[in-house]
Amino acid sequence: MKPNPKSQKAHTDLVLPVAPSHGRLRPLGLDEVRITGGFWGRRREVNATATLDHCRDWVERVGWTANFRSPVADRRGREFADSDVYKLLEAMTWAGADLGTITEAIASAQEPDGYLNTAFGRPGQQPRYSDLEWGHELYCYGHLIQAGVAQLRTRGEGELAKIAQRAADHVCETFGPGGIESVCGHPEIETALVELARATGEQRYLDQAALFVDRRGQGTLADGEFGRAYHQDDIPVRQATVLRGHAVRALYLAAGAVDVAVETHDDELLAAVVRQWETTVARRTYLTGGMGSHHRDESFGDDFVLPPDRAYSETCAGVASVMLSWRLLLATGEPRFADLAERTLFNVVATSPSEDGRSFFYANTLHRRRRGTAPAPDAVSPRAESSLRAPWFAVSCCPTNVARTLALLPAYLASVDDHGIQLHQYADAEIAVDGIALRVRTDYPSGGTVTVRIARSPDHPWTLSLRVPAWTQGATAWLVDTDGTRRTAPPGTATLTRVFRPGDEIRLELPVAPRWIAPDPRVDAVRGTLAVQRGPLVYCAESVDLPEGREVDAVRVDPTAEPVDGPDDTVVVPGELAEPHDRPWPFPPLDRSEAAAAEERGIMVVPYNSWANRGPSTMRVWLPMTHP
Ligand code: FUB
Ligand code: ZN
Repeated sequence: MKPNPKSQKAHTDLVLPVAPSHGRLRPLGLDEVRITGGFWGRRREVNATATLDHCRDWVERVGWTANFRSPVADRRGREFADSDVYKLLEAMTWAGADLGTITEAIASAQEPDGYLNTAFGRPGQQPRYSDLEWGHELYCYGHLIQAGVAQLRTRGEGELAKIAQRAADHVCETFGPGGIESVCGHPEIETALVELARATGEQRYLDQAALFVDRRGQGTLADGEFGRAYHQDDIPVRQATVLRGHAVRALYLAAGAVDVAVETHDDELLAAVVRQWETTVARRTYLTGGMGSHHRDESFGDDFVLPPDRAYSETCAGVASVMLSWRLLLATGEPRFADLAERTLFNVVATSPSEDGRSFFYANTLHRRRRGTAPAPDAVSPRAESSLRAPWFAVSCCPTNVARTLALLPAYLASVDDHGIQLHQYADAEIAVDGIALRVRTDYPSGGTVTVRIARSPDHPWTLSLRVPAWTQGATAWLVDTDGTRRTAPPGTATLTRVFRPGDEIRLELPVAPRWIAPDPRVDAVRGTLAVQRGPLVYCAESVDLPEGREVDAVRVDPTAEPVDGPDDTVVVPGELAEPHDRPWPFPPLDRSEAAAAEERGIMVVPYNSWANRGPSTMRVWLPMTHP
């Protein structure tokens, strides 16, 4: 494992969540890029000041940290409860927070051979590795290792990192050649082991990750009620053409496969994941970037099965999708991966937490027909069942996943290569790398102007690359040079190469005017509807913006007129309210003269990520047309 040659610093010296040893682009560390304000700055502030404490209180309160200290009989939570403690520790580590005494408790639960899980292996519990399909032992190690890597990368060493490495050694011993020839029912260990290999230089972790990726799809796990695809154990990774089965599992596995492919120069494996990504995005992804349309098994549906009112779109699947897109972006340099990451960050990851950072959506529906009820602030909600954001869940994977993603978010903003710096996501930020310092100022996504000011620059030419989002298709984006000259910037990447001087300013002007989005006609569930998008933000109608007592299912929109900006990031769409009425069942024959009484009016729509912040409401993203 060699350092990435594109960096002047060794990659092991950087505070990097993902550190490929090579690839088209090199990521920047959290010590090289800072978010200083704006949309993400506010959310990161809430994450640091409220969400981390909130999650810490809850893992204590529901007994998931005590599991590491307690006798078996008292163990609380589902079989994967340990993982949420680890994800929280990862988030706290990236955020520079004090880990307190949790690490000591975890250390005390680790067996001398490195085994660590509070649900298995002790007297009175099921034996170790007796339920690979559902036991989540390797999944939990994965999150432990990611927390340990965060500690290595932020502090150079630490007890959590040691615990993680002991566990990883144990995994290699137990599941390596000659050991248990199987995989975990929930992928996650793969990406974690590759990162640990990158952080420590230990080849055996990478070899073990590669082994896990290759074993997947060989039918080593028992077939269950959801079929082998649920665990991605139906088809080998390099033969699969689309992501299928449980969405979070599929996405974590794909991320791990990219990591393995990059480190082993396995272009065939990388190409297989790119192919799966393409088909999945084209056919199995909600407008929001959300993935997963089955509640029953939290899985992808078949192609074009994207019902808005049954959208599962688990927050963790959004997090995992961003992880995958980021890895593919670094490997290939292609902006389409940053496009999906942006869509998913703004419309799934940012939708999950409430404004105060103390309650969360687990599933992210695109249509709520009944006003939900807010869960009590001290109640645990069943998985994905709460109708509004909930403080905690019996299966509480999402809040801690949001926390760690927001904590490491600056790392997703930019990268470098031999030619210069690439900006992939737009936020108020300061970037300092390889003798270059930039200040990025923007009110994105409210506004579309991104100003990049050069604060420091070497006296040789280099290239500044700016992603021009795919959503600008059909409108005009402009790149304004340091001397004020303007040129159009088609979707993709806009570049400027020169000797920059301190004080130089470059501007990207993105056309964020609201517009209609028409669905793929094969998505039957939304035929005859339109959605509204403004910049990267998907919008929705919410009943709180309608006259008293009206619900969103009365909204019809007029496709012959255009949506326009309203106050405070709202959009007003031309339309009408037509109260739906029950028809006698079985439904009557078509009556061409039938016309529902409708009241014409502008309908206010709001960013989807802000819905349900004003109390219980009905909501929909896809709006039926007056004249389909
Ligand atoms: O199984 C662990 C986590 O719980 C999954 O990633 C989520 O989908 C939820 O089922
Ligand atoms: Zn989740």
